[in-house]
Amino acid sequence: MTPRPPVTAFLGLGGNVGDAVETLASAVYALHDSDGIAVEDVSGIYETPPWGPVEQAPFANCVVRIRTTLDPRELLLECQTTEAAYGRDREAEERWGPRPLDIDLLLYGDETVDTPELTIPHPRLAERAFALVPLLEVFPGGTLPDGRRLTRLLLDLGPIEDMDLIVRLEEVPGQHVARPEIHGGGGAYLAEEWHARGRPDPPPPD
Ligand code: GSY
Repeated sequence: MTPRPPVTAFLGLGGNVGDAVETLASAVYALHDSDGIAVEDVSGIYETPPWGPVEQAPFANCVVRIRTTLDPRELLLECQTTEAAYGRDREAEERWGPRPLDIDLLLYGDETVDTPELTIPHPRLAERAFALVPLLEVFPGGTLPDGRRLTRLLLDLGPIEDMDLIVRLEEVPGQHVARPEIHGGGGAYLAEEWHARGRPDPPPPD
């Protein structure tokens, strides 16, 4: 079989059961270690209010940019395998309810997919600040296959409240370099501080 040429795709990771920040950071590396997936960039990890009708704990969310030789269906299966490895049980969980790890296939190159098992772009992307904000970090100037700008979608959502950057990974698997520091220093910083205090202080004004 001829291998497929690599495609740039974007995965949204979220979770709100257990130590979700740890889970997301670890899952980024697990994805990078999967056959046919190379993680190129990772957004910050944000604390976000739960989306949907179920009252539950806030989520941690981030988005990764990958290069992949998997086709969309293979990539979906790999995402589902990774979710299960971190304790997601689709049979037992409530719809829109708590979960340790959810991996959404947001974009796959410029392709659209519409099958019973998979829709790309993700069908609720335009409604979700928790996906759009981190997606724009790793896909600045990004557009949907139909040409709509991600920034336009985000602006159409109105003011974004209650979304806080909690951690920025110091290293990104595919880059092997430390990311620039934020908040005046600390690199990977805040995971410990965040756990200890609940939340980081906002960055100082310029
Ligand atoms: O579809 C992803 C799982 N999920 C999330 C999420 O990742 N973040 C937030 N903020 N709310 C969510 N509700 C569900 S379901």
